[in-house]
Amino acid sequence: MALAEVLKQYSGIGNLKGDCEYGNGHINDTYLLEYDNRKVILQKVNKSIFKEPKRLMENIYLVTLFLKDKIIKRGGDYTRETLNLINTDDGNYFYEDSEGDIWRAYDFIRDTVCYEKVESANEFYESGLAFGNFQNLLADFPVDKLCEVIKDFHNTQKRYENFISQVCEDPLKRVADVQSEIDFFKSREKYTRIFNEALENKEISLRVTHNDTKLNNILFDKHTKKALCVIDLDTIMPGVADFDFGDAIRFGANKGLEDEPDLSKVGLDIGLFEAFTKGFLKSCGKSLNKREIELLPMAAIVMTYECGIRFLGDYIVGDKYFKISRKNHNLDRARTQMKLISDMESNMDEMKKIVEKYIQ
Ligand code: ADP
Ligand code: GN1
Ligand code: MG
Repeated sequence: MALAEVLKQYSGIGNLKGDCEYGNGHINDTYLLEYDNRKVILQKVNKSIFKEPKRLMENIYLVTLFLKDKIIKRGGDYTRETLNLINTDDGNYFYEDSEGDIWRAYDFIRDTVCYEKVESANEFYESGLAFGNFQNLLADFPVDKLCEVIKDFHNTQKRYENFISQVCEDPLKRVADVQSEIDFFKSREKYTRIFNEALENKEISLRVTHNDTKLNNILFDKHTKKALCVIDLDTIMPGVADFDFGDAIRFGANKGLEDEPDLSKVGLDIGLFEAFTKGFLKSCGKSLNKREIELLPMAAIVMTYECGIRFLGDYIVGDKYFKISRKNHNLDRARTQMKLISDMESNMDEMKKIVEKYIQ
């Protein structure tokens, strides 16, 4: 019903041939719409997670216009290298439906692929280049125009406090069965403080960052296999540069999938770590300070830790945040993060050496 109402607002696009659910995002509802001569991505913004969806849309509107301008100036193709919002028939860049949900439409970028796992190290190198380049492109974006879409999004200390409250609350009596997982995270509580302390001591500072640098938030050109476009712009806000690095490693340098139930398939692929580091430092290494560079391997651990407590906490309270498609899905996700953290701890020296090798 809601979808039919929304589609009417975009009738100017043409004759709609079909629509289907699309993608593997954990947060928003995504649909692919096929018109006679055009494909479109339509998304319903998750309003229980994004409390100010209109301000979020303003962020995306401003950022995509800014990127478009930069891409044109450097002779690129803005129709493929950034997302482009499509206006409703009334000329607005989003639609608010009768239930107060916010919808947006983007041109579907054709001839692209989106991976849950890379097929070669070179593709991961490409994604490092792309996320580093994305930070560069936005380095002079007027930061005061951006709203903080989710407060304390990567404040790992706050995430930990929230996790402990979820454990204490234990509404479904699931805690008793996951005590060893809880203990794993509790015994590593030190990780939650590292970046807050670096910020407080002014060793690092906030920049405009993407904040959700999963591999599946990049579109690759199907033919050249080069990273083409960074997508999923919901969480662009002031953040820590290292976290864009760390979150990308968490997801993409995993030998297995984020939700792999067979933990023997999960672990840090140090070759992929190297490929991403090479790309990321090539494109944005010069703009990072010494401490930011030093902290890159730690950011991989901290982002994996943070995601791990988010998954485990969500499992404990009954899977209210991340979409699930099977029983214990969030618990499986938490366990892959634990395996990765242990692997990263054993590989810390190797990760540091790799970062040093690619300092610009
Ligand atoms: P979520 O916030 O739920 O992760 P995304 O914005 O990442 O949603 O979109 C979900 C998926 O839809 C992406 O992983 C990608 O496969 C696909 N997608 C999104 N936007 C486009 C686009 N403009 N062109 C082609 N595919 C897209
Ligand atoms: C969510 O939207 P998506 O699926 O790209 C989440 C990220 C997590 C990620 C874990 C707004 O990302 O923070 O790292 O799941 N996004 C939000 O897979 O919470
Ligand atoms: Mg996504």
